[in-house]
Amino acid sequence: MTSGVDEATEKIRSMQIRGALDIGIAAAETLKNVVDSTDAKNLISELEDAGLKLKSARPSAISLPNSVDYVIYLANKIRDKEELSEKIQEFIDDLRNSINTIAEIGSNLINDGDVILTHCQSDTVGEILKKAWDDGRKINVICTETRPRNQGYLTAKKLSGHGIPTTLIVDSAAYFIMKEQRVNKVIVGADTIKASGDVINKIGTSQIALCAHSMNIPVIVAAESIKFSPQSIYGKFVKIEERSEDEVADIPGVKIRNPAFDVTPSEHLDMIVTEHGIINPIDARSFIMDKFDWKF
Ligand code: RI2
Repeated sequence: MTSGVDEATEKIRSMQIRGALDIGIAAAETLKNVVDSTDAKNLISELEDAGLKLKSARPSAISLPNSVDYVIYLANKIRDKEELSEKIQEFIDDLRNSINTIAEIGSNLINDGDVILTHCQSDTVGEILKKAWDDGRKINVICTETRPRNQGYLTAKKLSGHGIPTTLIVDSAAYFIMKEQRVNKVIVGADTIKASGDVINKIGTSQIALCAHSMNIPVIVAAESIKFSPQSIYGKFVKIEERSEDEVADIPGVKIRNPAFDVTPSEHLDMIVTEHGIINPIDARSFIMDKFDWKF
């Protein structure tokens, strides 16, 4: 296999590269390397093989197959290798830029004095919070640890390193702290958004959204359009990644479960901030039909 496909697949699988946007970008970059280093006559089959490998690395974030499928769509349309490589680079640049556009849009939802809870580590959420802070809004952010891999530590370090007052809590303290600290917004990222508006994100998101919903606290999802699932239009099921039990505990005789994602129903979500604007979760289907015209 050419051009770092095995290495990229392994880095995604082992979460050295993680975060839904970053794995989509890594897949596109890897396929661009394949284009740049493969004979034009074998290109489509090489891309298809590489794409299958990359897709197998993690099953729950749709950004990964969306990115692979889009590059293969381009390759079937553009036969000139140089032009194709440029178009893939444009796609990668657009993915990178989309996070800044979301930060612009999403930061306008943040008010001075907000107490915001976030879960896991989302670059997209992080950029919104940093932009709001840079624009002078004095916010406090509460980060959940996000067992078992504790990505919340990364969020807490990044935000406090930016000067934002940040508190880290254990996952099970979310409801208590939301009440005690008068949390007034929950902001999370997404790995996959279904046509129904249901959102697949890090395990624990659905519990937090349920708590927030019960207290009338708005739940905002920040996600680039690459994280919407065109396959879900046809009702395709999203596989929830089950990671190794070693990440959780080792207790002889005890069965350990380690699902990495859960599904938050759209009725517990208030809005989705995308690079194309803010949408109501129940409008996800028409958003997908519009933004994924190349798929249909
Ligand atoms: P960004 C992460 O998954 C989290 O679930 C996070 O909310 C989501 O990807 C989106 O991340 P993991 O890779 O693209 O840590 O916003 O399992 O960075």
